[in-house]
Amino acid sequence: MSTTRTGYIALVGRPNVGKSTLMNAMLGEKLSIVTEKAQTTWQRVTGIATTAGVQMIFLDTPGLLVAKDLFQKSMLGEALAAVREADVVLLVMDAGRPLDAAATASMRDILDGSSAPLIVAVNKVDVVPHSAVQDGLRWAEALDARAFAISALSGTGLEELKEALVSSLPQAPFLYPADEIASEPVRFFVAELVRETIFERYRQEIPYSVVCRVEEFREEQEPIYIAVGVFVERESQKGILVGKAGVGIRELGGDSREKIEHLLGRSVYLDLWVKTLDGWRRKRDDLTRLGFHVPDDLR
Ligand SMILES: Nc1nc2c(ncn2[C@@H]2O[C@H](COP(=O)(O)OP(=O)(O)OP(=O)(O)O)[C@@H](O)[C@H]2O)c(=O)[nH]1
Ligand SMILES: [Mg+2]
Repeated sequence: MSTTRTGYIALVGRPNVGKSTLMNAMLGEKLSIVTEKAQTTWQRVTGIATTAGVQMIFLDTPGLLVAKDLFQKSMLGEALAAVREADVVLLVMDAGRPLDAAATASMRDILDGSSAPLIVAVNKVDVVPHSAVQDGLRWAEALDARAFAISALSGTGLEELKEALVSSLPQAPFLYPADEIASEPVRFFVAELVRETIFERYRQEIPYSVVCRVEEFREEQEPIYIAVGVFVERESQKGILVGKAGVGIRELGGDSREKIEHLLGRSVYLDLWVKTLDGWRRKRDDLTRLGFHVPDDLR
């Protein structure tokens, strides 16, 4: 039997509860994008943390929601697939936003898709009253789960949580080289950083209507040349993104470039190409072309 412990830990929970923040904290690196808006994560992001004898492979997932369009179905599908594949399911909840009976029932339903051990992280204890944290812990116990009060932001409780995760992992050889932290290509993270910046700079429907894809990546030149396709759902949204005299797109480009340079550790020339991809959220072909997995049906 292997002397190392290795396994997949699916981070699941409602939108905005802090799943991505928690994964980044566990990795000690910013891998997944994080914003204050719900539905920031759109696809699974794999984050690998290897320490002496242990490889934790985190699967950050989109928040669990009731899917209202084809794109949300794809998001939900990603989360459900991660639950099915996980060796440990780490359910994250926001201690300040308890789940009502109906939401708890649908959560149980989702968790039924896995026989893996369940651990609950009651998050945001840095800002939530003690009594609400206690309610969260009791809620988790009713799910027959081990529960931990944590703050992904400040780091409270993360060591205890990590110990519990490690002891739940199967004894198995490492699946990734010890120095690897991500499995998605760098292009994915570049596009994500542009999307994160859009989430920060725009309100209402724009963040949810814009999808980004790296179209060109020429790293043999200095600065690196990167072209990112920024696809809006409707022609009218182009003007909002580009802004008066192109100020909007210039500022978006500037902020995104800084983040990308930080990620790559090199200077970057960033070209943003805004294009309309009419109603992409509802079109299977477009979603597939953009790299999303659209399930034929959900359970
Ligand atoms: N105060 C506080 N805020 C937190 C904590 N963890 C996360 N947040 C904040 O909560 C917001 C959402 O965090 P995310 O990590 O993006 O949440 P998520 O669950 O990945 O959200 P989706 O990807 O939309 O499903 C951000 O503004 C975070 O800074 C925490 O422990 N304490
Ligand atoms: Mg997220």
